[in-house]
Amino acid sequence: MESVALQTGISSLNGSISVPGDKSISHRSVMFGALSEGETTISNFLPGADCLSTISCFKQLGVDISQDGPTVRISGKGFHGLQQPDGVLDVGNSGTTIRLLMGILAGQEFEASLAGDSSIAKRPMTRVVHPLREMGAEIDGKNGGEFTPLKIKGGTLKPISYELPVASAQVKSAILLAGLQAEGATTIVEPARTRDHTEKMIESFGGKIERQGNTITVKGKQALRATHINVPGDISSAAFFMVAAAITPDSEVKLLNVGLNETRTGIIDVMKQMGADITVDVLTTEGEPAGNITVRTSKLTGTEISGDIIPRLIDELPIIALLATAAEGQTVIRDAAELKVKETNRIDTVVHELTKLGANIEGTDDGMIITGKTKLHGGTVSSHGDHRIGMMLSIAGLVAEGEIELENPSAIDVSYPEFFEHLSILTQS
Ligand code: SPQ
Repeated sequence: MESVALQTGISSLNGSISVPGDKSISHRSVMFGALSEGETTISNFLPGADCLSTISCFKQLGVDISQDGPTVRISGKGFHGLQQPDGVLDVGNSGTTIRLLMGILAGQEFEASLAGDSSIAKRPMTRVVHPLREMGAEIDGKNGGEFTPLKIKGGTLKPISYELPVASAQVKSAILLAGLQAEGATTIVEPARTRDHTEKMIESFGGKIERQGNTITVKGKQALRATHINVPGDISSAAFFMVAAAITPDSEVKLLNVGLNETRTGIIDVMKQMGADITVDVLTTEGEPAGNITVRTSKLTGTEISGDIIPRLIDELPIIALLATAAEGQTVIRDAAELKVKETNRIDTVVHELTKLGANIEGTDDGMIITGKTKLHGGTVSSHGDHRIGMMLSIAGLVAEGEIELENPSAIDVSYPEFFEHLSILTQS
């Protein structure tokens, strides 16, 4: 199996980098560009494997898209211009692609098949299948539609009022995308606030959407207009270097133009709560807010992370677990059972891999308990094919003594193809 020797025992991290474009926003900008009328341009698009899967699915649906690194041009087809794909739509490793695409396909007159890699095959699809069936889509798949491969035959949709059983932006977004094609108003109630990039994107493309507390309402049959989307840097990617700077001696790292949407900034709140030396300079508050984040070596203490903050940092919990190994005392993570249905079971993979490096960490039914501070040591670890586990372990290496071999590092290409290059910039300056 492919593996790489990680940099370990680093004496300091310094410098500034621009992390790549936000993955969630990049996916949505392609989808809304395809569904609107006219030519949409995207700058700072994330050319990671997941977002490239979204582009290739829309090409298969007959949309003309040109992509050159972070620059994308889309000739929008409107809601009625998509074509039946020739073969199976391959979503690769991307949960966002498959779940949001199902919301779009639910309103299309043709039949399409969807599948992805072995990780996608284990991820639950019932959460989107149920509400979309309720709206009128015909969906079939493995175990009655619980898992991929899936077949979907869309058509005329009716609006629904739906209380989300789990706090999931993907489920919310799939229903909103179907709701935009239904006759009348669709209402969704979230148990806790999740990332609202779809809502913001609807507004950027000239549509209307309302929110009152945790209730969101969208009217169907709105025409969307092409626009220009400038994607801010991904805070979920910046998180790895934010934690790296906090736990490595003599460090100061500045992350430029990072998205600061408050539905995504739970990591900043938790790092501050743990005592991290972190400064945020806001650059823009229009649409998707963005700014520069500076983090310096910090003296950290353990904390409790639970409740409504969880959806605001769900993808950062693996790197927060590493942060907690460098904090004095106990860190308890609760209410995060959703971690079990990500690219891997992220409770099991984080606990298993960090234990190999000497961390004092225990998995629970809905989170983890980490007791610090521990000095990490060498070993052979694996990403398990999960980009966020691969990056977390690479950052663990910086503060570990001894040699570390990381198996399957290429999983990182899903969301951060330049990760090792950026890490070298910071370790060499
Ligand atoms: O796209 P995918 O594979 O689901 O990606 C992940 C990630 O770690 O990059 C989750 F594994 O992010 C999800 C996130 O956890 C992206 C996302 C979105 O763009 O709407 C929402 C979250 O998932 P969910 O299931 O809570 O809606």
